[in-house]
Amino acid sequence: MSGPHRLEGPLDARGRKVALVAARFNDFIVASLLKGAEAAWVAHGGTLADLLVVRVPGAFELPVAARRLAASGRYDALVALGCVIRGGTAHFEYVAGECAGGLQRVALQSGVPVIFGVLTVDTVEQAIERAATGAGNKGAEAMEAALEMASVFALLGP
Ligand code: INI
Repeated sequence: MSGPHRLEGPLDARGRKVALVAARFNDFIVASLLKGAEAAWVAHGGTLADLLVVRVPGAFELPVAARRLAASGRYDALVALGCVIRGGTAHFEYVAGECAGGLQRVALQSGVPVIFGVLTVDTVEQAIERAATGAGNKGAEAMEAALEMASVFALLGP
């Protein structure tokens, strides 16, 4: 008896169109997430000149920027990067919650995968840990999720 027909997307950036939208707030962390994402793109065969990076003020602005990029029809997947630190703001729940919910709505309404590469952490130390160079960099993981979604959607067809 044969097994199920499996569809799994390879991590291959060649020929893919991906855009990043990244918050400037907490840039000492977001810059490292961006570096990780760009390194993952290159590690999987992408060329930096083919990658669009859009900067916005904070995590709260990520969904509307992602919506605009998704509506352009130019991208196979989008990666949203940001960092919201609970200790650093009284309105953590609003910023983090609206950001996550907004990004998911953009993905569901547009059909374009929008990857949630936004750190929502309690402390600066936790943010630093997740943005460190090498294994565990959440920007790199977000880019790999984008490539996987772009590949699996390509296999699924229109
Ligand atoms: N934006 C962030 O990306 N991270 C935060 O931790 C944060 N804090 O602490 O408030 C934050 N606030 C700014 C927000 O995203 C908007 O840019 C701002 O409210 C203007 O709409």
